Amino acid sequence: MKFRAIFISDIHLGTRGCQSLRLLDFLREHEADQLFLVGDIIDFWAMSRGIHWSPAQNTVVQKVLRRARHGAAVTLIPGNHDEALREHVGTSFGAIQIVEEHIHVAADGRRYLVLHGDEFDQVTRHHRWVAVLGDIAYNLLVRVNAWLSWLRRTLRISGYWSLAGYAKRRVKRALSFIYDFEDSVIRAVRSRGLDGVICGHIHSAAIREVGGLTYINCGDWVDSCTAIVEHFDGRMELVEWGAAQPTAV
Ligand SMILES: [Mn+2]
Repeated sequence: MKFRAIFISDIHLGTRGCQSLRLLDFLREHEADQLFLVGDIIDFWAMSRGIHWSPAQNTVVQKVLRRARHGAAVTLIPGNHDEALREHVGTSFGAIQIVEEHIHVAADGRRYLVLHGDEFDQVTRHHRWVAVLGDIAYNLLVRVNAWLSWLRRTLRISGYWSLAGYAKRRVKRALSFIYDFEDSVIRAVRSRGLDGVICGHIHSAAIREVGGLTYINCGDWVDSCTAIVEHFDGRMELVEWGAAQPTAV
């Protein structure tokens, strides 16, 4: 199916948790004039501890480059896991533009601030070690989860259930993890006179009206496998590509 724009974030290429096969499957089914990669696309943090780079992850990179070559406008916004790319803001590699943030004017005229959003995460910003520690624990959880899904498949237990997603939801509630991530994002958008925001970072996809503004989060491709698509009339839709159609791994 063809869309006006596709927004994806938090792919975390270079890690074992990256759901590159599902992402390839999603990309096969979803074409767009504009593709936005909203941060944490390549996980340099995790790669400094050990690289997991599969052929499917290579194919993801090739497919994206191919789209750019064939005329899709591809924009990459660095996140905190690929902050090394922030040095290249304002340049492009291949036909991919690298920008810090972007104002996306939707087909209906609504203006969205597109950015990764880690600057609104008080944990990452002020307590980097907490974020790094949480990152290691999270990656461990994703690996345990891969085992569990394998076990569930082997035992033919249907449905998709994610330990990492479950634990993350619990942890988030308990610590109120990103205290007021959404709030501070929305505040920033309001002060700039925009209609909404499209961000990532917290691995929790959403399209929500907050005080007359639209809060959109792309989610991630480690755990939830979600993306945001813009239809040709400007309507934004959240696509879940993980739970609904499990791809053979
Ligand atoms: Mn991030």
